[in-house]
Amino acid sequence: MKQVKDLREYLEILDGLNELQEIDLEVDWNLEIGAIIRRAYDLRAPAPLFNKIKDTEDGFRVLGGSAGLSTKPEIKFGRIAASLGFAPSTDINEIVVAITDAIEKDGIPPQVVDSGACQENIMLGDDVDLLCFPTPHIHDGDGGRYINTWGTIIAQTPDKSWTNWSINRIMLLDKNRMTGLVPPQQHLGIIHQMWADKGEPTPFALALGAPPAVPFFSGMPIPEKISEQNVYGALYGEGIPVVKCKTVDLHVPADSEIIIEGTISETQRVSEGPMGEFAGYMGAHDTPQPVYNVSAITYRNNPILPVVYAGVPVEDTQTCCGTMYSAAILHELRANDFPVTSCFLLFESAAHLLVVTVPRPCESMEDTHDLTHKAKNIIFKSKPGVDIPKVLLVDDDIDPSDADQVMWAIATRVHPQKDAHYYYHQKTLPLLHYLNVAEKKDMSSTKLILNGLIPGFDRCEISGFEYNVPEDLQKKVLHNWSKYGYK
Ligand SMILES: Cc1cc2nc3c(=O)[nH]c(=O)nc-3n(C[C@H](O)[C@H](O)[C@H](O)COP(=O)(O)O)c2cc1C
Ligand SMILES: [Mn+2]
Repeated sequence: MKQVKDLREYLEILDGLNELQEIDLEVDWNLEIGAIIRRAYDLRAPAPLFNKIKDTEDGFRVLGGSAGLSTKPEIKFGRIAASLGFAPSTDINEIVVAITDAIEKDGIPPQVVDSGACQENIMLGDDVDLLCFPTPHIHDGDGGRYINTWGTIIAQTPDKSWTNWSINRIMLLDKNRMTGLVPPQQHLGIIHQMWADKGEPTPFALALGAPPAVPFFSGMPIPEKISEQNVYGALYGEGIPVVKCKTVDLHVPADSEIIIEGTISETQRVSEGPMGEFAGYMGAHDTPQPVYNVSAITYRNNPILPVVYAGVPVEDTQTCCGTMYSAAILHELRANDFPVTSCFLLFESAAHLLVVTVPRPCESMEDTHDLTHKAKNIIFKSKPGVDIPKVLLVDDDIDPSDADQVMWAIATRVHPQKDAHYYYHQKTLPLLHYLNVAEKKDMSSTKLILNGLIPGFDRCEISGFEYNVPEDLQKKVLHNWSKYGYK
C-alpha cells in the first residue's frame, strides 16, 4: 500500500473503477448538490463530481461520496481502500488491522517542502473571500452553508509538541468568518482551551481536498498528545509532504485543494447549526460556538471542495469513523491483552454498534462473562469507546463488517436475559438520538454489551454451503453454476 498523492490522483483511480460520475449540467449549491450526493449514497452509485455550479466561477468544483460504498460486491469498500492506498478489493478487516499496526509503530512526522499546489492562488487580508467557493446548503433545515464536512482542522498546542488533525463541521458566517462545533471533549476543544487559558485565540488551518487518506486519519480517535499526521507517516513508511501556512505558524498537506487559515476566537461565540448528523437525524437545535476568523485562503487552480451529506446509513461519516474507530479500539484491546481477532464499528448501524470478534472457542460460560466485563473496562474507558453505545462480542466465525452475519448472530447467539449486560453512568457522546435531555447535558448514560460468545461444548455446527455441503460437491456446483442456467 502506498499514499495517494492528492485528490486528483484519487479521482483518476475512481474513474478507472467506474466509480466517478462527472456532472456537467449546472447544479445549484442550494440543496441540489446535497440531494444528488444523498441519492448517490442511497443507490451506491458512483461519486458525483460537480463541474458547473450556480453563482460560481467556472472551474471551481465539488466532490461528493468520497468514501461511499459501491454496488459492485468485489469493491463494496473500494473507495475506502483506494483512499487509504490499498488495492480496491482489499478486505476491510485487513485494512483495519493495517491501520492498527500503524498506530503501534513509531510515528513518522511530515516532510516539510518549500512549495505546494495548495498555494497556487493566495487571498490575504481584505481580499479574503470565503463566498467565492461553491459552499453548499446541504440539508433543508441546516443552520447555514457548511464549508467543512470532509476537511481537516489542524491545530497545535501552545508548546508545539502535539499537532492534531480532526474533522469537525464548520459553517459560513460571511466573507471572512465561520463557526463550527468545538466540542470540549474532542482534541480540538482541548487544544482550544489551552490557548484560551493563555488568553489567546487558537491558530488553525483547515485543509479541504487533502490527499484522500487525510480525512480518514482526521476521523481517528487516538489518545491525546499523539499526532495523527505521524501515524499517517507510520502507515506509509514516509511522512506526508507539508508546506508552511502564509499567516499562521502551522503546516498543511502541500497538495490540498483549498486551505483556510486563521484563529478560533477565545471570546466570540455565535449560533451554530442545527445540521443533519451521522446518527441519521437532523440536529435538534443550534448552540453557541466559537467564531473562526480567517486571515488567508490559498487554493489550487480549479479547486475541488469535498462535501458529505450526513444522515441515515451508509454515508462517508460512518465509513470514515467506522473504519478508523475500529482500528483505534482494536489497538486498545490489544494493548490490554484482550483476546481479539478483529473489531468493526458497523457502517449500517450508523457507527453505533461495535462488533468484537474473539478467537474460538471460550472454555465456559463464565469465561464469556469475564470477557464481557473486561471488554467494558477497556472499551468504554477509551477515547473512541466514549462515542460507542453498544457492543457485540461474538466468535470469530462471524465477519464483523458484514451486517447480515452480525444480525444473524445477535438474533441467534444472544440470550435475551443472560447475555445482555448493562453498564450504568458511562461517559457518552451527546449526539445519540435516544438520550434524554439530562443524559445529553451530563454526557452520561447506560451502555450495552451483548455477549454472543458460545462456549465450545455448547456450539452446534453451522448449516450452510461452506459448512455441510461436502467439499467435492461444493467444487462441482461452483464449476457447473452457469451450466445450470445461472448468469
Ligand atoms: C465527515 C465527518 C464529520 C464529523 N463531524 C464531527 C463534528 O462536527 N463534531 C465532532 O465532535 N466530531 C465529528 N466527527 C468525528 C471526529 O472527527 C472524530 O471523533 C475524531 O476522532 C476527532 O478527532 P480527535 O480525536 O483528534 O478529537 C466527524 C467525522 C467525520 C468523518
Ligand atoms: Mn486527536
